[in-house]
Amino acid sequence: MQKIKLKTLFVAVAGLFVGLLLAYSISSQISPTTTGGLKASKEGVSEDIIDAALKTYVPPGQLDEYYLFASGGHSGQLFVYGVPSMRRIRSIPVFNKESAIGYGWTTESKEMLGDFAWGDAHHPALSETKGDYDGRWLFMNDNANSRVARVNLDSFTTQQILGPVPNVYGPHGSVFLTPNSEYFMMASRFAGPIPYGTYSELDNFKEDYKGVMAAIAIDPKDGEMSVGWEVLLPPWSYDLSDAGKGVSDGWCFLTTYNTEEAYHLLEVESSQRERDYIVAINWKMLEQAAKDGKTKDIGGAKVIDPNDVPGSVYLVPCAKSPHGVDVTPDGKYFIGNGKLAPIVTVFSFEKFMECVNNKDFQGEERGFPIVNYEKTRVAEVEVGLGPLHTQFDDQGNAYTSLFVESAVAKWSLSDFKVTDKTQVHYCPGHLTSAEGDTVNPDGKYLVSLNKLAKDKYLSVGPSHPESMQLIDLTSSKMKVLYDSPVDPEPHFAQMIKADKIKTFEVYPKDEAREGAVYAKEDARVVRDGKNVTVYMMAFRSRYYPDTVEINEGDHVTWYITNTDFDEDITHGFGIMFYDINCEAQPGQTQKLEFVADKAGVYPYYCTNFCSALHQEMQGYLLVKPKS
Ligand code: K7E
Ligand code: CUA
Repeated sequence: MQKIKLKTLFVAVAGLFVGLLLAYSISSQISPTTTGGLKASKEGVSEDIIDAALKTYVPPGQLDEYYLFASGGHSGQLFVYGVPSMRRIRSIPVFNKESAIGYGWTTESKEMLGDFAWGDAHHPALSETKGDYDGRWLFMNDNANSRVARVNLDSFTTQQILGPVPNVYGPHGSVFLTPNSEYFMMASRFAGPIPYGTYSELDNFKEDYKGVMAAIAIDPKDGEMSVGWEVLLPPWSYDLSDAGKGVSDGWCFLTTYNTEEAYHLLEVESSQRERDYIVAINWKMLEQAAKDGKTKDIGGAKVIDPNDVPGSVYLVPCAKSPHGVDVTPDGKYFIGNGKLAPIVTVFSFEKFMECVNNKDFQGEERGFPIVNYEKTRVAEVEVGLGPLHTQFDDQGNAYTSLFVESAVAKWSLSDFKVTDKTQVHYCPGHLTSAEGDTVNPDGKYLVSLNKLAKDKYLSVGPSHPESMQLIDLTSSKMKVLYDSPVDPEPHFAQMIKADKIKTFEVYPKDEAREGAVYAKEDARVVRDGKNVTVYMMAFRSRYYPDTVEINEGDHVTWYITNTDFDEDITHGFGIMFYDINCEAQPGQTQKLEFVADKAGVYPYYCTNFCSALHQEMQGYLLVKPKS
């Protein structure tokens, strides 16, 4: 036992050493200079650099070809970039407060954020129809508080946060949608006693701690998410997931680590076994079981015990603590990314089904059949050190990020041979290719989301930005075209053809909308006991009313409607010393609520530059003292 541990440690340390050596040798090859920019003449500038500049420069007046949506990790937000320019266009607050738009101040956004001021956003996923991005919504998980959010892509705003979803401790393995956005799965990274709040000693780990996968249902009309059903799983760590498509539609696949069921020092303890599993789950079967009422209520969710639904869960052995699992665009293969093994393992869905149908099992664990590894696996591709995630192009190629090696490996899905490798800077996590999760990837571009930037940008102190590198896929050899810094910390990203997204320009006039006023005469302050409601109108360049008198202790509801129905004419609204702030986009009505607990005079003003007389757009809140 001790020997094995030492061996594991040795391998880990050796891996790290090799990684550091590689990183060092790469960084010494590229000597950064502090005077940037191309020379006015092409003299002395290599063809490669000129080519990269031409391919990424989007001149004034022209637009990018793709949107790139990158998760913001523990900053909780979503970053929007244009490709190929790699210019950041927008940051959308999702699990975080954002004063620029008053997200976390307005009543609606406060309710959405609930008790949490942060989230850990890992995997954005674009909605799909028939396996293709349809440009309607983007979903994203919060690993920290078991939540998921929906961003509507007609306005680039967060419109729903669901959760905490019952029983799923740390839903790292989401969001990965089924081909018609029926569901996405949320699988628990941490085993835990359920429902939340249950106390059980770690000594009871094997019995009391559960893994859980939740199927989140999506309303096809408006994207509204709800908890469909959940299924109990062994107390392992479920890392990532992907949904089957084409031939494998109806199944989903989860990677596991810590099938050792350790609960201390996971760094060592969870890497003992040579193989963990990809868990293959027949979600259509479980959906039917839920419809048939084979569930019990735990923490408010309908939970299925898979022992009641034989044939719904199988285990596929996969080398040592795999990280990403990725289904090929045609749905024929699912790929386990080795993390601690220098290989990706390619499994055939057809062979997997043969094993299932012929009961060709090599054992079972915790009641679940383990399918025959030799038969199901069609290839082990030696991609390099630290493979984490794989993406696809339109030519039958796969691209795997190599964290330890700081590289991307390109390999063929027809003969499973590595055909190219390029260095990236440094330590890539996810990759995303253009429309890479769909049944029809575009190829063309790949973005490597790198954890470390080190010497790639002007220094900003001990911690550097993360880095996204744009890679050209249009020739047989990958070429890094552009480095783009990004705030902490994108895990995954999605890239969609720009013309698939249809935004609206102004919020439509709607007399029935709560609190909205569209005429000066209707703008007013209404008192009902201690409750005061302000119906305010904002337009270039004034507020109606521009004086509001209330009493100390009043409960204030303040509606503000922007009646400038002109694209991009946004008004802000901030009240001094009351920590009140929001913006109203063209035609939009916002709602704010607060208690006027401080007497005095409080100027309010427009925070968002809107016209030549923006500075004049102001008013006074007068709060009369109690006595
Ligand atoms: Cu690999 Cu959270 Cu998808 Cu980060 S995860 S890299
Ligand atoms: Cu309205 Cu500035």
